[in-house]
This record gives sequence, C-alpha cells and structure tokens, in this order.
Amino acid sequence: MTPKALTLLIAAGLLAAALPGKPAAAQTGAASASVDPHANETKAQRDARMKWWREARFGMFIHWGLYAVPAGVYKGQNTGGLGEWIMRDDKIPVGYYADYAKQFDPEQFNATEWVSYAKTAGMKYIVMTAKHHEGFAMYPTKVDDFNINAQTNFKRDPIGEMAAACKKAGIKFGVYYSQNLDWHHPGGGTAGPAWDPAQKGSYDEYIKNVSAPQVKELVTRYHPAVIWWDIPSDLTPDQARALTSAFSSDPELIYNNRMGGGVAGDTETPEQHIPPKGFPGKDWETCMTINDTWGFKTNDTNFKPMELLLRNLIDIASKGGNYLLNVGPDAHGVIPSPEVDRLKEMGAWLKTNGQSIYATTPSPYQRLPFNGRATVKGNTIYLNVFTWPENGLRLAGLQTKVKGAKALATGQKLTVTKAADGTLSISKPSAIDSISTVIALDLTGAPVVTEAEVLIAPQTDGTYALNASDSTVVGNNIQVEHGDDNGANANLGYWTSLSAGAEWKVTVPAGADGVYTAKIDYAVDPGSADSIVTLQVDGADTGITGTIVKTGSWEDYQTLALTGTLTLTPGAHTIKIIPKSMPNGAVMNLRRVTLVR
Ligand code: FHN
Repeated sequence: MTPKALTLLIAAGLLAAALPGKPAAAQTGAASASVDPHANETKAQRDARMKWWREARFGMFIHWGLYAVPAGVYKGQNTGGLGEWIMRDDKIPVGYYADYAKQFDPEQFNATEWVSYAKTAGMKYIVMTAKHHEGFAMYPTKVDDFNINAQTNFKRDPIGEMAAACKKAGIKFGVYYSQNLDWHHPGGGTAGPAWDPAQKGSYDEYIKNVSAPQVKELVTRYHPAVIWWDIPSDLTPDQARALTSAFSSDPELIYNNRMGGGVAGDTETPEQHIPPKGFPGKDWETCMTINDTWGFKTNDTNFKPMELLLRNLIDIASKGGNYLLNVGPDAHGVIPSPEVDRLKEMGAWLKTNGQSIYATTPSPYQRLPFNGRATVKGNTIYLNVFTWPENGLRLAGLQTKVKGAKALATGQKLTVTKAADGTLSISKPSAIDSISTVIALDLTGAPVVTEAEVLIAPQTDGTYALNASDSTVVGNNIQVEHGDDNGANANLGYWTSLSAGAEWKVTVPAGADGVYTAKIDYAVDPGSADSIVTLQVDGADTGITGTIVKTGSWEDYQTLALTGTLTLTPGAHTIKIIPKSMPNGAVMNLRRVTLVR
C-alpha cells in the first residue's frame, strides 16, 4: 500500500463520517420496503434489470464541473485536497465561486470523442456528474439558473450531448447526482459548518425545491441507465420518496447505495480500493481515480501505471465486481492525455483478452498458487497470469475434466498434464504478456473446485514460515497483495481496521511441539505512528506482541523480533495475527511471520 492510496482510503472514510447526522445504516444502505422502489422486485426481475450492468465490468466515471476552472489552485495556492472539493476545502465564498462560470467555456468539448475514448478502452458504460457538491448543473435545468446554460457562454448541454453520443455508440449512460451536499443552494449540505451565510437555509426545502425536481428532470429528460447518488444522508422517508418519485417511468433504472434514507440501492460502491473478497452475492463497483483527484487539478500528475489499472480491473472481475474508472476533463473540455493514453492501452489488451473479463463470474478459487486471478464463463476458466511462475503454471483442486487449453491472445494450444494428486501443469505459451497472459481452460462442464486446506509444516530448519501468500484474511480491511514472484514478495496490505487480521493453519508433528518465539518481516511508512500487533493460537491470546516501528517506506522491509513466546502442542493449530492498536489508520505491509523454536 502506498501512503497516497492510504490517504485516499482514509479520506473517503472520514469524509462519510464527517457528514452531519449520517448514521452508519445510511452508509451501508439499510433496506426499507416502503421507500426503495425496487424493494419488492423478485430475484428474476432484479437479475433481468441488472443483466447489462453485471456483464459490463468496466465503466467510465467523468467528474466535470466548474471546479475545472480553478483546477486545484485558489488565490495562487494549491489545494491539498481533491479538485472538486476546492470550494469546501478552501472555504471559497458562494458568489466568488459562482463567478468561475464566467471563465468556463469548454470550446473543445466533444461528446462523440469522449464516448469514443470509453469505447476504445473497452468500457461499456459512462457515469457523468450532472451536479456535484458545488451545486452547478451541467445541463440546462429549469429548476434555477445555476447551470451551464444560464451562467456561461457555453450554451450547450453536456449531459444531453453525452446521452445522445452514448446511445449512438451503444454504450449505457448514467448520471452522478449530489443529492445531499450542495454548497451553492441555501439549505444544501455543507459537510461541516457552513462558511458563507448564503448557504443557510432549510434542508427540507432544498430537497423539495432543488434535488427532487432536478432528479425528476434528469430521469424524464435523459432517461439515464444509472443514477449515481453521492453522498448518503439521513433523509426522511418523504424526502427519499421525493427523490425517487420519477423512477416509476424508468423501472429499469439502476442506482447505487449512496442515497441514504433507508434506500438500499442496487450496488455497493467501495471507493478507491478493491475489497479483498468483493461482496459475495451482491452487485458492487469499485470507483477509482487514475491520478489522485476526481475533478481536474493542474498539479496532479500522479497517474497510476496502466499495469496497475489493468490488473485492478482483472482483480475486480475475479471477485464479481465492476470497475468505474474516473477521468477529469479540464475547463477546455479536454480529457488529460495521460488518462486517454492509459485508456487506449487498456482497450488494446481487452480487445484480445476481454473474454476473460466481460460477463464472467467470480473465481472459484480462494487462493491461487501463482500471481494472477481467475474468472469463469460457462464451462471455461480463464487464468489471468500476471507473472509466469518460474517452475511452471500449476493448478490444484479442479475436479472438472479439462478438454483443452489455449493462450487467449494468440490461440496457441497448450498442453495440460495431470499429476497423480490431480494437480494440473499447463505448458508455457510462446508469447508472454508482461501485464497478464490469459489462459483459457475449456472444461467438460461448469468448474467444480475443491481446495485443500493449506497446512503449513515446519521447514527443514524447524521454523515455520507463515507467508502472506498462504494466509487467509479475516475481515474486509486487509488483503493479500501479490508481489512479482507471489510467494516471497506477497504482502498483507491495506490493513486498515482493528477487526481485520490474517491467519494460517499449521501442523505440528510430534517432536516439533514446544515453545516458540516469533518475528515478522514488515514495512511501514515513516509517517506512520507505531501500531501494536499480537499473535493468537486457536483464538487465545499468546502474550506475544510487537510494536511496529517505522521503516523507510511501505516497500522497505525489515525484520522485527516480537516479545514473548507461544506454545504449540502436537496437532493442527490456527495462528492469527491481529492489531491491538492502530493510531495511524493502517498497520503495516506484512510479508511473513516466522515462528522459531
Ligand atoms: O465527495 C465525493 C468525491 O468528490 C467523489 O465524487 C467521489 C466519487 O465516488 N465520491 C465522494 C466521496 O465519497
């Protein structure tokens, strides 16, 4: 985990928590039959409604609004935060901010071109900000005149043009709508105290007179396939109903879990991270920036490498989710070229390997013995191999008979041999893709996988190496990050909750029982405060603890001897590592725990 990634993750959590009066239930979308228009639909109806979305896997998020004018700079100072939050972060007065509209003339905006970027990238849908927290409508709303048509010289309708261009290109179009935060209109949420008297007003009036009629306008005028609410609030049932009142005309509409007011919504929306296990049985979508901001910022050039973006998409698909990847166009209507370049490269890979992503179902494996991911479609398992293992590609536990294997990109037939214990070995294709080589395994039926429990035995020197790659993570706030050679370099990262940990099953043969000490190989950012971890055996505390002192960086690994001992008796045991305190919001990147007798 990089410090930047962590900062964003924490920011997202704190952000939600900082909103006044936002109960936890609203964040997770507690169901209520009366206010959610989809609450009573049958599974078959839901499956039919969600079909295109589930098959899509990859979409484009567009954050575009007045914030593209300051582009992260106010009165000569760079904002430390997100581009689209500059009004709130720098407490820009309402009138001053509204004047940015006079400079907003995105003469190069071309909906057909933007949609073509999405299409070339292999994206199947677009979600674009119709109104973000700044309160500025990117379409000619009749609700009031704080909109692109009334305030700027650009007398066009970006939302309408995008909707039309998407329809022409056969891509689904959705709108993002900030229903709760609105820093311009009196009564809109401000995420903390208001900073301008012009913001004072009734929230109820705001919902009734601004949010609800604008949502109705968007639904009836543009018929979006998706409404992307942001951020949830504790709406009353009447306010929630006012927001969804127009939905009856578009029963196919899909909306996320960020409305609040007891509306569960259709999709979970992890932001800036990929949950280690996805959301089994639920529809979910990770939204993520390509650099570190959603709305354009001149000074943010921290663009993620395309390898990471693509592997993120593969990872998400292997867990049954969608990837909504953001672009932040500038005030001229131009999507930054580093973003476009990455999209093109992703599209090139997907052109030959997209079969392993679109309309797939999650991996049947809990863990793979190589650095990569798996997806399934019908009777085919797709293996996305990030790093070809030096000792060859092996796969254990597959019960279904293999008919044949090929490299998806080239069609090259591969040889599959089966060892006595059922482990398959797959021959190496002549062309290896440095990002991911896809192997399609054709089976005689739908894949059935039985995974053997990994029981770790002592090494020849009597120590136990409990590697991150062999661990089972507990909780959704920690994940195994596979390094390039998986085994030695994998680490447990994104470890951001006291309730998250990792465990290993060990077998202790007679003679190997006794008293052990422990050490860990870990790395942590120098900016972090010290966390404390402890080990448990079969759920009981051992008294072993360690204080995680800073290393040089998230990648600078050191060995730390923990204090205390644990006793292992003959038989099988579960060793678990958990944090006791985590003052900095993240524990560490952990490569392994070594037990020494
Ligand atoms: O505050 C917003 C943020 O500006 C951005 O729109 C993201 C996208 O998911 N959502 C909010 C934070 O959760």
